[in-house]
Amino acid sequence: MPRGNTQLGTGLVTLTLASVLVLLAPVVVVGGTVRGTVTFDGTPPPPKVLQVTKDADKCGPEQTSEALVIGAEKGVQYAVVSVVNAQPGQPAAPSGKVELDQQKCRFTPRIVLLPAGMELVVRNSDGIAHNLHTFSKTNPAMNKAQPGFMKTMSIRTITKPEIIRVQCDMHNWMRAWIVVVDNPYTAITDAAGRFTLPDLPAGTYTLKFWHETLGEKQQEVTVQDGATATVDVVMGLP
Ligand SMILES: [Cu+2]
Repeated sequence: MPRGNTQLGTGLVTLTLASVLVLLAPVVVVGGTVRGTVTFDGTPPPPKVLQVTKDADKCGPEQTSEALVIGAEKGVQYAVVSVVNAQPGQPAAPSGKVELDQQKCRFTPRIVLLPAGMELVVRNSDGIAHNLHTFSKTNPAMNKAQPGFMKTMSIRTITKPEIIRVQCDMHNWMRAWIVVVDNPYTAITDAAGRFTLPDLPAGTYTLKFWHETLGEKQQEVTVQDGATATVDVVMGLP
C-alpha cells in the first residue's frame, strides 16, 4: 500500500476516535442552584385587618394586609431574594410583558418581578376607578388614573433596577411592589417561605433578602457547577 494512503487512513481513524470521545464526554452542567427558606423570627403576629372605607360593594367590608404574610413552619411569603453581584443577563425580550392586576381592590400579585425595560400591563378587573401611584427614585415616578372602563394600561417607562412602592390613592389600603431586575437571578418566596435560584454560574455571591416589613439581610453563598447550595435565613421585626 502506498505510504500516502496509510497516512490518510490513520488520519481518518484519529478523527473518528476524536468524534467518539466527544460523543461520550459527560454533558457539562453549567451553573448550580441556590435554594432555601426565609422564616420568621419569633411568634408570628396575627394578620392585620384593614378597614375598607370606599367601594365596599366591590372591595368587601375589610381586607387582610399582605405586608407580612407568614405561612406554615413560619415561612415568610413575599421576601425578595436577589444576587447582589450577578452579571446582567440577556436583555428582556421586547415582546414580553408582565401583568399587575387590580382585583377586589387589591393589587395582584403583591410583588411583581419586572425585567428592566419590559412592558408592564396594569389591569383593572374591578371596573371601578383606581390609580397607579409609584414612588420611584431611579425611574420616573407616575400617578396615573385608571377609570373603571379602562381595562388595561400599558407602562413602558420602567427601565432601571429598583424596588418601587405602588399604591392606589383612591383605596389607601392598596399596596404593591414592582421589583425591577436587570438579571435573571431574583426570586420571591412562596407561601411556605421557599425560593429557588437556578442556573447560577459557579462562584461566590452575596444574596440580598428584602422584605417590605422585615427589612434587609445579606448572606454569602458559594455555587458549584451541578450542585445545589442551601441558604436558610431568619428575619424578625426590626
Ligand atoms: Cu384603587
